[in-house]
Amino acid sequence: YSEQQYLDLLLDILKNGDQKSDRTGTGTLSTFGRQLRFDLSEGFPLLTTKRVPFSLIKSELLWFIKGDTNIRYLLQHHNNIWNEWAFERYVKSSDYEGPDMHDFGRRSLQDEEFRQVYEQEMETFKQRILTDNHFAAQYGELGNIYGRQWRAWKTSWGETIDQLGQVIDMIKRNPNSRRLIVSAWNPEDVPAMALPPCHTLFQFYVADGKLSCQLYQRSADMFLGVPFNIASYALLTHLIAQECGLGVGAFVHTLGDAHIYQNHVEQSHKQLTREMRALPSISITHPERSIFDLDMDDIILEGYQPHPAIRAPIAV
Ligand code: DHF
Ligand code: TMP
Repeated sequence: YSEQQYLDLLLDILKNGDQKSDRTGTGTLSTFGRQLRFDLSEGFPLLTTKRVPFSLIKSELLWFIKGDTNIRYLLQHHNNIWNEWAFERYVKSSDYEGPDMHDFGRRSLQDEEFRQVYEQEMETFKQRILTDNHFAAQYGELGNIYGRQWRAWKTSWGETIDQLGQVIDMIKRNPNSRRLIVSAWNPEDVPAMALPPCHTLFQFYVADGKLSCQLYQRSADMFLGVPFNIASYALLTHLIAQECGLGVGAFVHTLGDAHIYQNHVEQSHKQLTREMRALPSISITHPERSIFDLDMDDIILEGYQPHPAIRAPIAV
């Protein structure tokens, strides 16, 4: 059963993970090279042992599929999951003249007074991204992250490659191909990204009329990021299967550095005390519509009755 594998890995890392410090200064328990496998015909793999906000997963995926890398679209959909990484670029720039924001992620957890100043600055930043076109073009951009690499990978000869468009064409024309790959890891662009891609490369596979997908994720925040990543790639597999007239097979999730942040340990233990519930399902309301024209309302989640959400701070 799919969700059990996630819970087993969470417990294994809590028990056996190596203590490892990390870029964000938070500290983690970590393990390397693990794999989860979800049979998508069993149900849609959105965790039921805590509420995972599906609408945020949906708007983030549609944003990737559009090739967008600017947080303005996310903010228009009340999705705040990428704000910190755009904000960080802004406060480090010479245009920023407000209060000192160095290390805002960690400081806002330790210093209540600072947290209020930070939240005020973040609010002002969000409003400017939404209302000021020039500002949004400059500081809403996360650099050449997922959307750009999926839809418009820049070549050395000055053209662009639509990897996602091409892979969909290949699945339709040559489903037996072993080259059905999309890579977000573009070494030349990595230094200019707000965050180098965590979900770095995925491959499709067709057999028995069903589409499967495997993701290689180099770095996996088990408590916050991974539940989103599982659902996001499961949804992408559903959408592409629909587009190609195929059923859904498996989502195989291969993890490099799989870690639990020290300030997620208590929350993870809490989640592990809960009983799993039946998985929800997904339905696509305009099956004839191209994957590149889908809107939020075209994708509906049904039968999701999870345990309550569990809050945890994100490491910036
Ligand atoms: N950095 C780190 N340290 N971990 C991540 O998982 C991560 N993910 C990113 C960008 N940077 C990251 C993009 N994806 C949340 C989930 C996924 C995500 C970013 C943030 C998150 O905070 N989820 C909360 C709910 C947030 C909300 O409701 O607005 C959760 O409880 O699932
Ligand atoms: P890193 O670049 O130092 O590996 O930090 C990235 C952190 O973000 C790491 O904890 C993994 C996490 N992450 C996910 O787990 N899933 C995601 O989709 C993203 C964007 C990040």
